[in-house]
Amino acid sequence: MSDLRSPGQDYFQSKWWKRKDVKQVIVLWIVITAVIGYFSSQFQFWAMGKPASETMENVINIIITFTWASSPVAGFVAAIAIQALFQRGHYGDNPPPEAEHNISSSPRATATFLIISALLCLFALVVGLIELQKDDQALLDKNAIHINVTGQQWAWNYDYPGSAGVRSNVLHLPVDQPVVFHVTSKDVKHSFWVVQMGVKIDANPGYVTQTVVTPNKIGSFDIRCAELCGLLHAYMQNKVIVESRSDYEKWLGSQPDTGHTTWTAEGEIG
Ligand SMILES: [Cu+2]
Repeated sequence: MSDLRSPGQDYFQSKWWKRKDVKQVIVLWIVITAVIGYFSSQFQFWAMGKPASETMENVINIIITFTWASSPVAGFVAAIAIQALFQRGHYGDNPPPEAEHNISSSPRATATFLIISALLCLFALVVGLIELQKDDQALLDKNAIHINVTGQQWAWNYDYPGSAGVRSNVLHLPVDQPVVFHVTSKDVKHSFWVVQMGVKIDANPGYVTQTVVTPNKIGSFDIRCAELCGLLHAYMQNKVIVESRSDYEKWLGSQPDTGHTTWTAEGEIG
């Protein structure tokens, strides 16, 4: 980086891609893009653990795709900023003429920026809509079991339509079986979030919202409230236990009748 602007060097006239600062920006761009892309796309595994449904696998694939599509943009901005920060300013008595510092608008750069941004937005929109469409289809699955979810400050309760009035505060689900959640709230707005299954939906008082997922791993996973709902919001979490079909039936049969009348599968409050 030494004598970039030493007198006599035809710095601003030479081919731009041969300039030392341009080469530095390009190297930084590639390195930073790789670092941002890798760490950002790995982040949700560290934060949320391994996926427990195909929905979550799709969510993660979308995050990874969008992250890699956008990290070159972030990398480019960071590369220019870092290169400019560490660029040695001109020394001595021979600063380049003021005219060469002028910032001028470039129609070509503006057009490139607009086209790339528009394509990135379009890409995100189309891929997102395709994924949403898949979720809507799953709601109509005839094999699905139905669970009624009630949020209240600060707990979740689960009712199992078709059972003998079973209610639990730890959710039980059979593996590889589509399940439709009919979600509501008794008091304020909550949000029902099954973390490793990638489903989250608002729980609104007076309304029933629906979401669907098919758990594909046996194990114990996290359920949290994802809407700030009062003092103990942070403690409004419990577990979902995904088990084999026979274990699920056994558990359901062993539960007492709590006398809770459940809603219909259509999601009307009964
Ligand atoms: Cu809540």
